[in-house]
Amino acid sequence: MKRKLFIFIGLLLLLAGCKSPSTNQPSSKPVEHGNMHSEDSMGMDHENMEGMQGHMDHDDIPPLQASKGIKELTIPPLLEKKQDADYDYEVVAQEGITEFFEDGATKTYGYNGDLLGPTMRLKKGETVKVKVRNELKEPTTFHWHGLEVPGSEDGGPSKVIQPGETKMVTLKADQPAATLWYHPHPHELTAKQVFKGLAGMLYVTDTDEDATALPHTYGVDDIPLIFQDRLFDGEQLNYDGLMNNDGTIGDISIVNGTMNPKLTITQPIMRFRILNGANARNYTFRLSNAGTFTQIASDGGLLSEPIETEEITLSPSERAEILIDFSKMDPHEPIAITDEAGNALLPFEWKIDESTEKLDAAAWTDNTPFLSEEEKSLPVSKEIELFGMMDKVTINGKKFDPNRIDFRQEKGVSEVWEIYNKPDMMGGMIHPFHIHGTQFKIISRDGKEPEPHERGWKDSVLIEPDERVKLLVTFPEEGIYMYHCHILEHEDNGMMGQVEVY
Ligand SMILES: [Cu+2]
Repeated sequence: MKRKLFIFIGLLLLLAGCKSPSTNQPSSKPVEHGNMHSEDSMGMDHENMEGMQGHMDHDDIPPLQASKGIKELTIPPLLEKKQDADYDYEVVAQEGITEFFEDGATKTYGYNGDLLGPTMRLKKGETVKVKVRNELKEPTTFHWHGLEVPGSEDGGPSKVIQPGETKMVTLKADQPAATLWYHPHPHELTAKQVFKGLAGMLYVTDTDEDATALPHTYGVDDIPLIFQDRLFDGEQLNYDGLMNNDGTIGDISIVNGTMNPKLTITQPIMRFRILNGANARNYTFRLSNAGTFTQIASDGGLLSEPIETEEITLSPSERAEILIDFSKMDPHEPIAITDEAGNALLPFEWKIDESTEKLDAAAWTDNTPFLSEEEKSLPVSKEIELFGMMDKVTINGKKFDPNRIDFRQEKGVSEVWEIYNKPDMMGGMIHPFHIHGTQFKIISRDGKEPEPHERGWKDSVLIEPDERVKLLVTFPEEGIYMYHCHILEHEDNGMMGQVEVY
């Protein structure tokens, strides 16, 4: 129904030949559009309808197969700190072989291994040197998603590391405790490299956070969950043959790279750090018993207060931390984390030691308002319009050009970015919007204050067709940063811009 409405609105817009209405706000600063013009209506006429074959109609996403619960979930190892080297950590992008299927070896990519990467933990305030090395046969970069580091260390598409090359990067974790991640970002190769297995968790930890009685024993009661969907050609991840320009969506679910996983739980209260690591699929997670759980964190740290909920929706690259209290549940009833359709993505097996003392459920309330009155009343100073589908995706009518700076913003100065997802005649689609080098706050969605689960630091935000989202954006460091759609194929197709922070 909603989709039909978008089609109707899309047709109206097309007939009227109108541009998106600009916001009439009192403005102390001129509103920047990053030179919006030229290709604004590109590709959406009848001649180009042919190009839409394979367009990812979000009412028609292939369902995920439920996990058969055969294999214990892989927990990525922790990345060990080097003791006798002039650097702290080493991360190597390499080729590998993964046995997803009994009778076949799948060619994959991994960091320091065959698939995915080890979990890196940085203490809040700590500065580390990381040696990064590319042992692939193609260029790559190492991007620290959500970490507020200078543009020079951020690993965007301009920081290419050629096959065989090594580079040193300096990372300072000068931000609240959070579940971040790292992945490649080479232009036009990101989607393929993530699809084949390059991604890892990156935590910022804080002793204050331990004091809130949150579970924090890695792999025991504090579990990373990287959800991804994959499409196989036989037993191979034949990306070039299977890719879809609107986002490659698969029917096979893997969690931490494990196909048909189950997780044995040993503690009554478990903390899960969930990453949507898919190229394009949006996930809505629920419990199979329709029970509630507690969301405690968004992309960039703890929420203002814990939220009791029955589901969470994450678009690609978004994270959420949740607590599940198994002591409230019936151990004889099978329980799983499911998707929207009720398919079990991660079934649980109970081995809870009844003698374990149950921690008091975490509770805190941040009494300072999430947004100050001053922040809420700031005028919009940057307008961004997301538009298109397949390989005809643009931001403000343009495709990524490494030689073009679209916006400039002063370090440490908060500005309001308004992101508009402009529908097209097909109705448009969700675009997850990500900004490098910052944790921002959502000020409003179509003029309404964000829901409680979005009152926390964010670096990626799901934007519905025809939705207008205002963000409060501050960059603590300098450099050139990317902002882009996190459907990886859209990103590779140029749905990306650059902001220079001075
Ligand atoms: Cu997109």
